[in-house]
Amino acid sequence: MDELERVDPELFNLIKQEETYQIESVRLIPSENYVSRAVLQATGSILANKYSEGYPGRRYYEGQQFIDQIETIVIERAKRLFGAEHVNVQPYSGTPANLAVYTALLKPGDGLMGLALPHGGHLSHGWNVSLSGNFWRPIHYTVDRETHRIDYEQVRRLAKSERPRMIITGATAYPRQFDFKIFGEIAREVGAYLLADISHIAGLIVAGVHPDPVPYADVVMTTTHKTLRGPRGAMILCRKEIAPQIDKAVFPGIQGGPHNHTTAAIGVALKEASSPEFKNYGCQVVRNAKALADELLARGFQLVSGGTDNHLIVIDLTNKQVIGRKAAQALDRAGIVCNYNTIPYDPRKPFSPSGIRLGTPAVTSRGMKEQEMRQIGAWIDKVIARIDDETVIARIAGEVREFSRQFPAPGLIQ
Ligand code: DSN
Repeated sequence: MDELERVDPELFNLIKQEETYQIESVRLIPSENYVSRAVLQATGSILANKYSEGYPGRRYYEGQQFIDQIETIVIERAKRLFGAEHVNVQPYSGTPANLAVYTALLKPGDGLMGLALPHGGHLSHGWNVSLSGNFWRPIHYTVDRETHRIDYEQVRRLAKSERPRMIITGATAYPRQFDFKIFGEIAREVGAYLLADISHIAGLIVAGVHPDPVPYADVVMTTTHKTLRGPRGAMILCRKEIAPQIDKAVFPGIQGGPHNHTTAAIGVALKEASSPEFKNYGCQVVRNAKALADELLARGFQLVSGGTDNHLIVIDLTNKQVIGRKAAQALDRAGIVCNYNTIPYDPRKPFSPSGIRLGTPAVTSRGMKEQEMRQIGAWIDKVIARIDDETVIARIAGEVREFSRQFPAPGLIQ
């Protein structure tokens, strides 16, 4: 990045500092990852210079001979990898992609039913502070108070009484698997579309360690930068019959020109995700999450739903008498990066909730395994137990730095 350093040393230095931070910390935010150098190179390529409104073979600008080929390759890779009939690779990210799906298939005021935000759902699934909760009629199902799992009978009852036009399955903080088959049955019983938002778990589905929604959902949406390990972007997968509506909603409905550098980088990530190594990666993500969960349970932590069967863990810190925000801040000072999070039926407010959320996609990309998860669990325990002891936290920060440097992160030069 020598030219960047020469032209803009201020931003160069901040990027370098962030790079060092990414190398020297244990990154447990479940939606983050490390992309490969190949993905970084496509993202930073000259494709950033282009405008190409429209779709391959149907553009509003000339000069698309290479862009059309690139986008077509990426679409075909996504169709093959997920077994989808149609794929749109242009959404800028997950929320615009979800808005495009709603715009394509719903009328204003139609019922939109998703998992409530405090129970692990996403803002764009109809929460009131999002456009999705105002433009369409929000309906929310919750998790069971005891098991913290989706109660499919409650979903069915609610769907029958509220008659949503679309049901969404998917979450940002749900540590268990989704039963897409039951969701599909419920959607059909009430004449609703089923949207599966697999942003968090796309890489696990590709690896075969989470059930696949494609046979059951009308539309599948995923971001491309979480367990799928691509650039910041999104894709919409759907059946052929609704493809024209979906495409029209993305462009010209919601967006202008696609970000071609991102499209190409998504293609690189899809190629990488088609490899046997990626399957091993996905399996290890889940094994690592289970190992971390077991270590935390053994150390007296309470986990939402009692554990995990995917890539993420939500800790309820109530019994440790530490609030989530303070815990996440202290862990960050120790070099362990996570986020504070609500727990189901949280008596506290979202800006200062009772829990923290952890995930293993990024640490697994660095080659860490079960043994390292046990070490990370021990550090988390120590930080929470000595939350006001800056000497202990500084000592752990030194250990974490040294430890992290032993695990090269894809895409970063160490
Ligand atoms: N912000 C993402 C997450 O952290 O789960 C979802 O959009």
